[in-house]
Amino acid sequence: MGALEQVDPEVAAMIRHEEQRQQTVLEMIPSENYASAAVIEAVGSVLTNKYAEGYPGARYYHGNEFVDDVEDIARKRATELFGVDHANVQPHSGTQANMAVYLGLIKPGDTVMGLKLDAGGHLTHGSPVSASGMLYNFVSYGVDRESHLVDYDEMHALAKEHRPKILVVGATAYPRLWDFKRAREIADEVGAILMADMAHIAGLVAGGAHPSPAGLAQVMTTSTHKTLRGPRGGMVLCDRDLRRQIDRGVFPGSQGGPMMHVIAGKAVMLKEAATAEFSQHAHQVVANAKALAASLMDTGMTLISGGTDNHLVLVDVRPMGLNGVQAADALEAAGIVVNSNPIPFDTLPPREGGGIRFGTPAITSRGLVEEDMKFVGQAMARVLAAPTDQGVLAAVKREVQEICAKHPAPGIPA
Ligand code: DSN
Repeated sequence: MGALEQVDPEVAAMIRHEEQRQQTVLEMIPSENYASAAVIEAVGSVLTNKYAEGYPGARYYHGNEFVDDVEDIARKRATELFGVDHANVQPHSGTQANMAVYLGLIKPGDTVMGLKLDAGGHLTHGSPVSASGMLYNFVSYGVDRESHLVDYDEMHALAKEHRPKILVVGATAYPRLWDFKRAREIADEVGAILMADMAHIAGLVAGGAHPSPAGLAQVMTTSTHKTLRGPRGGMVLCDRDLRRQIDRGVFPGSQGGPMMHVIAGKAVMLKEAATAEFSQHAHQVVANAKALAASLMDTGMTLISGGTDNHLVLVDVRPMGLNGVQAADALEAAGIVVNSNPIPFDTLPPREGGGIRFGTPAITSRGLVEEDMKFVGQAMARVLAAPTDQGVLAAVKREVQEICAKHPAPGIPA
């Protein structure tokens, strides 16, 4: 019996149930993944005991000889993997990373530009309910009504009109590639810093399966647990001349003691993400997403932007007489976990959402390939055509459990 089981059997049972859930469903929320056993071991280590406010070699506590090594190797691996000058690996999340950049580089009231929430942007790209929107004067650009591609002409016009200090590119629900070069040209024209929030695509960028913003964006932020398959957390990567401001924005600007156990997990993830095996995985994630998109379109579904270039797919479920929550509920009942999501020019309130968002990172981590995407697409279509038919839901769930049993999820104890 393990220590947790002995001390707190209730929490131990909850964790076992979650392990079983993750093992027996098709986890298709595009921001979720399976961290490796090595990452989870590092995060569960005694590094959780250590306070280390500050940075390696300049801490406010003593006893840092080993945690300094951990943070140094994480920073080195991050700069090498992404080809950047400087990495700050302390942000507790992608949100913290974004807020630290704003805090470090600009002043409250300054103008920033980001993608609209219903076009796929993130809360920290200026939503009025996020501190980003409360503290800074955000101006939002959107996507084209027909193609659903980012409208760079609108971005350009708004940038000239509002002259932002920071131009944020990147999204949480955008299935297409970004034109980082065009964005940098726009930023340069108005004297803005280009910030790429690559939280969703960082693993694809690391694996060479998506163009990198490095060399174009002066600042890049990411969470570390999505396509990167690391522990829950964030990072900021930046040009040399911004490193002091960025570091100050993280600590002491917006965080206290770094989570050294999580930084150890980030270091392990960064080692894993630099391998040929990870690069092959990243390419498979994209190949699977394209195959899944094709399978869904064969069933007549309406995909936002008509397909995907990355790891995620957005489906407009309104033509099926559903809202996003109804669709996601039905799929979950059949063992397929997605999330409801607003879609561009949505006609439904955000709490319902006109779409569902899902992707292939986690199911690719468990070994599914293109041929399996035909089954996944058809299974989703069967559920969405009969979302309240308990017979259909139960039949699909049985098939999902069979495919899950054939492809065990990594990092979960047997
Ligand atoms: N919550 C994340 C996502 O699901 O995309 C963004 O932070």
